[in-house]
Amino acid sequence: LLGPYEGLSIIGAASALGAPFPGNADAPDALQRSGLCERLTNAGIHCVWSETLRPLDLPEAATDMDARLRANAAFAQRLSSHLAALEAGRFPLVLGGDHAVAVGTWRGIGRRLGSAPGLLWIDAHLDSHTADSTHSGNIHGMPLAALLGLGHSSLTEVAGPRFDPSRVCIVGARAWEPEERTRLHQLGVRVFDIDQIHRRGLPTVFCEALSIVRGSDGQSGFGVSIDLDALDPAAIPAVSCPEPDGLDPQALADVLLTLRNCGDLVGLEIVEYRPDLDSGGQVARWVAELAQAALGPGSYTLRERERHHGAGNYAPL
Ligand code: Z70
Ligand code: MN
Ligand code: MN
Ligand code: MN
Repeated sequence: LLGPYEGLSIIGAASALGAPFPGNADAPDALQRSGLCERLTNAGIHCVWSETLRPLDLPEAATDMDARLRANAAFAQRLSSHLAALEAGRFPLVLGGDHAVAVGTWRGIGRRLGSAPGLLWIDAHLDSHTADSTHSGNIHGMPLAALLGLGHSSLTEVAGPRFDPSRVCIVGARAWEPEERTRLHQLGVRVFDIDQIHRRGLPTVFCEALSIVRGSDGQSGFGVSIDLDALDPAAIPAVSCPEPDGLDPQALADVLLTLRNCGDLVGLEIVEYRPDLDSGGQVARWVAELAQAALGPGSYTLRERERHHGAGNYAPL
């Protein structure tokens, strides 16, 4: 199930069950209305909108942690099953929703592959709380810990493999609580924070991060999860938890171009968009820019199989 893939399948994950505001739930529909799929198709990317999953039960007592954990886990479980069943030959682009949907995205992609891929987590935050360490109580602060097997059993038991901390890294971090930073340090997850990016430059850091998540064999695949709050809120204000001093969106798009040459990229996720804060549609356009930078046109990842085999000039790694 490594590339090249025959085309792109977009999966909307319309949940805001993990976030402090409801706006993330409308993101997939707003992105679809903004013409994302048409735009990618015009850019030469074979693209279909596969499905948009919506939470079945919106818990009224959103104050009860157990109820919220269960609701988020139930949604992630459905998303995991959808991804596990995705047709071979289709490359998944998951559009959140808040970042708690990532538990379903990546466990499901792991099921599809038969093992956990590496994972590049681009985020202002670490998302590595557990239900016991969280300060805010928001589940979107927990998905990375859950993927690594830590936290409340409802989240850690979402179907799919556990992720390997030595093949996970975070890029763009600048806001965290001490418990999650300590947890990641103990696990050995590499964190490239914004100070390091300012010092060394994003291209250098991105290249090092890729070498970690891709591993040494180039055969087990890697995924990329983009939390839009990694970007500078001056350019990308339409997110749930903006943090000052973020990445320049064009600079991120520029390094994402590297992904076009990766035959072992197994999925892309873009989360935390808030259409209610994006009346001009400028952030929606950036979502399309980022997807297009990563996936084509002319990418190895989405190259048509026949053209690839006919040309014979490309090999995964
Ligand atoms: C904070 C918390 C967070 C995403 C914000 C923020 C977490 N550490 N995660 N946006 N995706 O609430 O736990
Ligand atoms: Mn996040
Ligand atoms: Mn974040
Ligand atoms: Mn706090």
